[in-house]
Amino acid sequence: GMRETASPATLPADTLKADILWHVLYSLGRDNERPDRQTVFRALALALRDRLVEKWIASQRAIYAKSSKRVYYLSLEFLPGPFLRQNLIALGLEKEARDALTELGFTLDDVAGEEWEPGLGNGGLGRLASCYLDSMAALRLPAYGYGIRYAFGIFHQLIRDGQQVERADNWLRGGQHWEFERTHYMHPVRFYGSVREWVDEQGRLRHTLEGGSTVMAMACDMFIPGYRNDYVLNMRLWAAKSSREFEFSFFNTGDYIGAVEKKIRDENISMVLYPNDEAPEGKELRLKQQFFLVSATMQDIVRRFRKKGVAWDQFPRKNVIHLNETHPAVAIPELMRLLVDEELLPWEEAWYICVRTFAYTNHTVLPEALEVWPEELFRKVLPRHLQIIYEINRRFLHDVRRQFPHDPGLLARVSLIHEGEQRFVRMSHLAIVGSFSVNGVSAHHSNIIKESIFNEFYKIFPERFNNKTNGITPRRWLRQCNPTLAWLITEHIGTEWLTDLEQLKKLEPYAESAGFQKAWMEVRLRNKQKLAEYIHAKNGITILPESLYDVHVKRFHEYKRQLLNILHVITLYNRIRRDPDAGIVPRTFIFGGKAAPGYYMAKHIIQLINAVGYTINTDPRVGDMLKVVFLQNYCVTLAERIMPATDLSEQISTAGMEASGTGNMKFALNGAITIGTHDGANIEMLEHVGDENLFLFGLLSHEVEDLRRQGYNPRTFYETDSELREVLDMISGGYFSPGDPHMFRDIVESLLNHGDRYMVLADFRSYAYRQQDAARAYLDQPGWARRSMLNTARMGFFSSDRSMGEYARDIWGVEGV
Ligand code: 26W
Repeated sequence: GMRETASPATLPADTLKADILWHVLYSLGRDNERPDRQTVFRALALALRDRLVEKWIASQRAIYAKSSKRVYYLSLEFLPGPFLRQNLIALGLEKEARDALTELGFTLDDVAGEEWEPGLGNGGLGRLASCYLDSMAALRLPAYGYGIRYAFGIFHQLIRDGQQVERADNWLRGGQHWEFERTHYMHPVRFYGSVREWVDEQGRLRHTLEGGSTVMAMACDMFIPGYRNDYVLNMRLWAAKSSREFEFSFFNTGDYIGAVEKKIRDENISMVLYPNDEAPEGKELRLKQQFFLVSATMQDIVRRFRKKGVAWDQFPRKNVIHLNETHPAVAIPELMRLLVDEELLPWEEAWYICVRTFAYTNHTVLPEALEVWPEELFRKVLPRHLQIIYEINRRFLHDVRRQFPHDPGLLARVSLIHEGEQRFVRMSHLAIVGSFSVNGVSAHHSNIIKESIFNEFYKIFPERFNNKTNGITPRRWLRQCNPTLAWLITEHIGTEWLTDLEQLKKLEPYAESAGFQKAWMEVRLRNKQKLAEYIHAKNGITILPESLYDVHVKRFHEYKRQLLNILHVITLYNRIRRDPDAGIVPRTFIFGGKAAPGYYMAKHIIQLINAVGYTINTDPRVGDMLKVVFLQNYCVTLAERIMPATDLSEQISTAGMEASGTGNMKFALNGAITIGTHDGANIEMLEHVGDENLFLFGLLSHEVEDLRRQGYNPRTFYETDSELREVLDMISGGYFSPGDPHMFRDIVESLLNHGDRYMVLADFRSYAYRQQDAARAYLDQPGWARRSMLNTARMGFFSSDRSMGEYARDIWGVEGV
């Protein structure tokens, strides 16, 4: 065909259509006379993959030729979102694609709608990893993302009778158009077995793992193009494949079915993403997933390093391994094992290499989210690694004892092993001790790390601790998801903001211009109309595009306080019921987010929101004043619809609990105004956008702590605040669940009788006041327009390009290729 003669990069752009048709026929095996929409989508994806792989090969050669220090970003989660538009924008092929699709009888919108996003992450942490890959590519960093290619990503959420129902996310069913499966490229990964100690001819003590079982890791590569810079990185995801033992055991024993069962068991390792954030499941399979990622990745890293033919002591100068949370922290003992057991380096030398190679980012301070593994389980799955952890710990505690001889309790507190009735390996302690850098994800969070949860480590290793405030990619979170606003911006200040977000500052002078305000608000209104159409189609609810869109989308967790929001919604409802002419600003409350399947209270709160929504939306006294919408299956694709259409962004976690938040940044970049607590990156957003342009409220994190110490009594708020009392009485009295009056009792109980751990009641009144400020501000539309524009104009700092630049300079010591 037309393929062999010229490489796609050198073809004139108008051949995209020809390439699509070529793939329809030769790659997908379909009639290219009149291909359907799904087929056209897949063929377009393949045509883009052709272009990406060429640039990727060229980029890899450049990294190799420069002999650059490489960055390995290890993460159990990635949430890349749909690729089509993103890749078109990065490659500069959006217009060509539109034209080609028009000729084929489709629109880009329709075709893009065929894509099913890879949901290989839970939320913030996974999405951050993907924003970072986008920025690493934009900055031409010599970097690689490494993760797991789960066959089933985060579950698909349905709302049935107001309750969350989970459905498996069989994302691979549609066929793999973006990735290359390296079916001939595998690494063995070994679990279980036992350690044999022996002495070799030179009299050295050796450790060899015997027995155990081996699973193969197959590489699947997905491409991450830099924005219009011909540079492409890859995200290498490992899929588990049974080893050849499968066939041998069949021949040897004739136990055919038994052999197949083994194959299925082996391949289970990469079957499913664990859907919990914040509360790890201490499951054997999860530990195996972690080691599976780590072992396969380390083999890749070592293979590339060996090609250089330099001594091991050069390893930290040529490689940096970044741990996204503690989930891949078993990489530390794994590198020690490779260096000590296989390369026969002395322990001290190996350790010197290790602690110059690893860097660790912490993403949470919630005690229940800190990962620990029962020692017995660890020993069973990774016996040699447990021994190595004990040796790391022995030496570490020895040093601590010398440094702090007068604090005997300290050793137990910083030990890598928690000793109690049961022993646990503390993964955060391992990560801190084994890394040269430990960072938090916002200024506030990094301070909390130093002052409280890891304070003793901060005293031992003060130089390791640093902050890297999170960021988001402006390519996806403005240019792609909000093309009309992006265009309005570009018309006024040019395109530089796409790679230098601080350029948005140039919008500030327009904030007072009536003409620009009008254009700005028109774009926003059109975005709101589109979301109204979507809501109508999905939920059958009619909402007013002119109403204030008050949006709370994120994972459901008590600390994120969706409950506080719904208490306020009920408060407004009661005010309308009392006085229909109260002059309340018409509002649409939009909720979205998944609850971990086993998290009872989070699921219950989803149910309450839906019940309240049903009551309010069907109450004729309310009419257009108030609507409550729960959008099911919040994910990257849905976030892209919501961000451009939001007026008010809810970021209302209990102070001290949200490490950073990144949704807060996406909303503000698109011109939403934040109502939020003094928490995470909200605090830095306030510093950038100014306090007239952001509504903060509630307790500060030290006040939360003080109150807790003094003995917090939520009942006093119930007793003294009659509006609040009315709301809680309605919930517990069955107002929103007439068929089952007890339905939501547990929720009120948790607030009144179980200590209200997240201080919902303590913050209720200041939240309600701040909401009133927001409503008043909305009535002044020119004022709102100014606030909205200034939010966008002042979000430059929150670009992930800035974050990645800081990581590259301050932690990794690498530069663009
Ligand atoms: C093992 C179970 C588990 C899984 C994921 C525990 C903890 C996690 C993550 C740490 C949860 C997470 O996504 N944290 C979020 O990370 C974002 C990126 O830094 C921050 O913006 C959020 O504040 C933080 O909650």
